[in-house]
Amino acid sequence: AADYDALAIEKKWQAVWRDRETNKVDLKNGPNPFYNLMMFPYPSADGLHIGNIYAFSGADIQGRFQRLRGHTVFEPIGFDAFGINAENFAIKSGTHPAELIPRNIANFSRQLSAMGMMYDWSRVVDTTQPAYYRWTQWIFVQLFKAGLVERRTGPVNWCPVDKTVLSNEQVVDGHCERCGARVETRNLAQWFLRITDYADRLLANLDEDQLDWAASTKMIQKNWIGRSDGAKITFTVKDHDVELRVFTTRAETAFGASFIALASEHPAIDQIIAAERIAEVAALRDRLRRKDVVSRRIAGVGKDPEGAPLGCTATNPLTGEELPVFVTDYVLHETGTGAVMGVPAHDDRDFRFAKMRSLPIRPVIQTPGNTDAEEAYTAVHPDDRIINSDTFDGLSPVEARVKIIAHLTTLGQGVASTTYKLKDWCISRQRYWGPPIPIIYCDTCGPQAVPEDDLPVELPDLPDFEAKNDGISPLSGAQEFVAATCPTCGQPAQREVDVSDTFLDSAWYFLRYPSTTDDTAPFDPDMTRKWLPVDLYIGGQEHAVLHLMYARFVTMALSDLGKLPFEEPFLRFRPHGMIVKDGQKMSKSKGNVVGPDDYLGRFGADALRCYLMFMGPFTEGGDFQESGIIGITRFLRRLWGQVGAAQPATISGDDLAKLHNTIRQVTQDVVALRYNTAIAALMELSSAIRARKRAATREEATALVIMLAPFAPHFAEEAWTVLGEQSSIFEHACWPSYDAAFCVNETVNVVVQVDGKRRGSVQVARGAAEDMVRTAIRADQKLVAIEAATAQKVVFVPDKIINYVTCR
Ligand code: ANZ
Ligand code: ZN
Repeated sequence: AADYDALAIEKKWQAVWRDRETNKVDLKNGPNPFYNLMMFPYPSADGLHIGNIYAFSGADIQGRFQRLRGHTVFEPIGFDAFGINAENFAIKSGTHPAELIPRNIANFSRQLSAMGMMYDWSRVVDTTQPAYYRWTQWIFVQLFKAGLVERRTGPVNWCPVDKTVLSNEQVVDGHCERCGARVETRNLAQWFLRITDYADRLLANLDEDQLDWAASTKMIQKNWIGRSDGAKITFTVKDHDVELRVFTTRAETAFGASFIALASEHPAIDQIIAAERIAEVAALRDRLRRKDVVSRRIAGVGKDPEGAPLGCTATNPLTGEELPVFVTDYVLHETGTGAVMGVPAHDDRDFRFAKMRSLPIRPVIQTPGNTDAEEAYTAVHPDDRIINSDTFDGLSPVEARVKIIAHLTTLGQGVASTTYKLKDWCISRQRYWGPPIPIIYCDTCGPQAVPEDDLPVELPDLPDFEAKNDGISPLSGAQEFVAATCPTCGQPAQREVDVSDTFLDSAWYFLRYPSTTDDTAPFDPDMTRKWLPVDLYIGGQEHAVLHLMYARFVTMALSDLGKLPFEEPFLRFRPHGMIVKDGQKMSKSKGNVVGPDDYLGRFGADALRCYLMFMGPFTEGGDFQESGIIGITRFLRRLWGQVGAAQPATISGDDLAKLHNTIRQVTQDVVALRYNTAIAALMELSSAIRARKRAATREEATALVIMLAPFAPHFAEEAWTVLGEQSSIFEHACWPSYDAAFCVNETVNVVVQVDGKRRGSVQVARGAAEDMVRTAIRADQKLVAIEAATAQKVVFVPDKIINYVTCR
């Protein structure tokens, strides 16, 4: 065979795949479906960087592998092309997003094709196309009709210079990421999706075996949902007809309460405040309003809490005691009830606040040996006992909690209650580049959903699209757009001028892929039943909460509305690792962001793919160093030679065992996304063939080529024809199977050492575990004494060394 010419081979095969539509699968009739999904990219840059390429390559390898294993693999791609990121990129480049984004998409597509991805390019989803966002709006309308959408005033980050709302991610250290101005909190009327109605189910499904997700991702979701079981306790304000309801997870400490703390937005403040306190409290509330949402959330962490008294008291229902009421910075309006009972002896922030204000600090939990009055006792000890709490003294805190809640319930002053950290999802954006929220405001009928037949509400072409006026969307300037007729009463009305959050676009795109050609429904029932839920989803861990939570919520809600036959969209999820460049995080500010084009031009897609996967475990990432690609190229060249020289000889003995062991290892590794060790096993087999100085047999060469095919698809296609097979390998080849009976045939010698000195060796099956090796040592007359003596520790390197350490 000719020399290995990566660039020529890759060009040839990409053309063949395109012309023969190799990657287009028969969605209707294809047997054994496997939906291989990867998180679609934001085209908010002019090209992909190597981190994106890494993620897509790893996902593509799984897709190609599953195809070789006999699945009909659906591997679609799309573009999450609406949103603030894309819009800001357009603003920065001085080009209208409607012109810029398609250009970016074209370049992303070119790069992905050049990487040899197995995408079905006939089913691309672009969230900015009316044919797509018509259905994004349709989903909103379904949720609206089901009562899962609510208009509410909510706190948002507000940049006073840019005059726009910012996401939490756009606030850096309390300042606007774009202009550096101090960010404030503003309350705006917005549309919220009631994801909190689903908090319990979103949580419960995580625990069940039905979701094969990375444990780390489940944990992040769990914490984000943040369920706390506790109680609401009512404190009545003296001389006012006002009840303050506090939320606590520590009802057992209620006898230790010495003040009540309210969030600065608490609605009761104006009713109960004493006249002489108004000025001070107003100043504090104003100061807090000037802070961004993120800093508010961490108030009192590491620094002293701030607060102001309201000049009134509220009665503790258990003791009859009058407790002073304060506004403080560390009580959050959106959490619990926005009111807290301060228990200084057992809560850090309450303790510091009480110290500053000279409020009583009365312990109600006694723990053995704790005499420290200089900080709150917050730990939990099994011997903790309740004190200073009347008839509850002597109980354990957990017993007391239950009994105190029961007692308060009989008094009508409390109730068991569960709260969540999860917040309803605010989807309103006062920006341009998104799908208009399909609502019409009528003076008579109130907000009305746009009738389904009138969808999509198309985003008008606005040359002057940048957000300007105080929190008012750019679309408000498009008079023709704003003017509408009320769908209910026919009177003149106005359209909603906010667009929806990009996360709504991405909350359902995977449902659309199998049905992109359907313009009568968002997702065809038959296609959906056949292809969904997704078999494997690969993406960034940074999406563990927002995107992955929203997609689960939308799926669950649609399932409840009878639109989907399942409630969880992704059966298996794995986050990919991150890659660094020469040991450093890649970032625009460091100027070390690399794209794929240069490497593609010099080494080709196959070498780049293999190198990226060889750097480290796919779920952990690795360090990208150019020198590494060269080593991979050398391996591919050597393998090319071995395939060309393959002989139709039969294979037996250790060669057979080695082959079957390799097949076993590669298969298991690829299933588990351990691509680096899979490649290492292929390299090892190739080296073993070279070392024995006999040409590869056809059987070995064929197996090597098929197993390499997911990693280096172009190489494999060409090598497959060199072997005289019918192209394409992805249509005709079958992943090799291994026979466990052959595998055990292969043996290795494990060296036995004592304190690093060689004492002999034992022959065991390759891959034998430590206890099997030690059994072999015990069975060896010369070595059995080593096993009998007590070693401090045993160091075991599989297939190589076992070392008994006897000295310290
Ligand atoms: C009395 C108490 C005594 C509390 C004690 C803690 C320790 P987790 O478990 O994280 O959910 N809390 C309630 N609502 C709040 C709000 N809106 N802003 C700030 N803090 C709030 O936290 C629950 C605890 O956080 C609650 O229990 C309450 O303080 C506080 F020794 O009540 B605790
Ligand atoms: Zn009306």
